Amino acid sequence: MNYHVLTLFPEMITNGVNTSITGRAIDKKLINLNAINIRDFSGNKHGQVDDYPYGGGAGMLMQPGPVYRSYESVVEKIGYKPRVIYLTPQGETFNQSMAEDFAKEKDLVFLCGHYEGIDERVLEMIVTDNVSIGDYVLTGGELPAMVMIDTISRLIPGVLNNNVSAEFESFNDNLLEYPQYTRPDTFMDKKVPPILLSGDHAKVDKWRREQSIIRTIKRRPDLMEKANLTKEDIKFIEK
Ligand code: 6GU
Repeated sequence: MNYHVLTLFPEMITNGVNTSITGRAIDKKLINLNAINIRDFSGNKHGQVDDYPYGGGAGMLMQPGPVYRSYESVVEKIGYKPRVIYLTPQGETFNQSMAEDFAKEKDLVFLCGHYEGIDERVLEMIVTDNVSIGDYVLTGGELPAMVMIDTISRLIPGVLNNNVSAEFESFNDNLLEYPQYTRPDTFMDKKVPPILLSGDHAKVDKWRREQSIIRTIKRRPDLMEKANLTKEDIKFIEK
């Protein structure tokens, strides 16, 4: 997977993504990060990339030229027109199934806006997907791009140490993950659930499934409509 991030703050992206699991994935060549400074495509000696909005109003807008030229540099490099994700609170809310879809691509371009936004014409010309990460307003698209890169990267084979862990966790079957425990077996008088120390793997699996269901009903009842439940699960819930 090759990520191409069009941004005015490339160091924010590289500093973040070169760290921890995604950093290791870059070292292992499982993902590749190309953070492109839109300012390098300003076309003027001052490096100016923003201007006042026509019709008036608060703040500044990113001009279309630098954004378009930075996008073109990616198309020329890879030789085809990739999906271009514009990070905007006006987009579709990002979720796990969108991540699974994006993970199929060979290249992804992330366009990060700043100031009050980007000239609409260049958005019409290059953007294929408008994506938000939730109903709140951030100062720019860099953090959302990093959220998406992290989420997509951990779906790529080899990025996580244990290949099973991407399957048995929150949002598989649309259920939340069960509670987990490590040593010591007693912490400030609080004991680990004894069943986890029993060595009976079938019982442990059953307990974990039930805990997932209990936790989902309690914390995210909205997920229960979409949950992938077995006959056993339904029997448990009805008890
Ligand atoms: Cl994608 N961008 C900005 N600026 N704010 C956001 C967002 C994106 N998603 C939620 N808030």
